[in-house]
Amino acid sequence: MPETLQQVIARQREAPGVLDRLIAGAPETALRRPPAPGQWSAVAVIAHLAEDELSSSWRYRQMLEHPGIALPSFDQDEWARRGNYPSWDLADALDMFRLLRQANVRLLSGLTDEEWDRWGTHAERGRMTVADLARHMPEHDARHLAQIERALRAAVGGSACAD
Ligand code: NI
Repeated sequence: MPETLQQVIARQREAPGVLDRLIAGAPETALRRPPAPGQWSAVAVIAHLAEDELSSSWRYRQMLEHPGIALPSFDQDEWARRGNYPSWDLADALDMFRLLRQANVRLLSGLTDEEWDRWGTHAERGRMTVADLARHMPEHDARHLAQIERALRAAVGGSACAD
């Protein structure tokens, strides 16, 4: 059975706390170590979560205001390069993700059934409603939380080998 929109909102609300618990106690060096050359460190993934939430913030509001609007795609690697993700302060990245997510949860919590069905045309995914995007975000969170877990495991494993 698909999750209700209330369950989706709850998962979105919980994500910043889940992220905090996942990285709690991890040393800064491990959080900054890419698991392999060219891959994102945990800090870079968290910067991506924050900036991706920026894109979602805009998309929800555009669909609500201008139903049917075109939603251009963006190149996450270009954003990472322009945003210099490895240089981010960890607390800033966590704050940005949490605050933008909070604002979006507040927005989503007040929508009517008709507003959930407003939509835009995503460059790659085609017709996408506000509800579709809201449902997509917890999956996106989960994918990147797993990526952070893998990066930390690799970083810790790496330092164990060096001992
Ligand atoms: Ni992503």
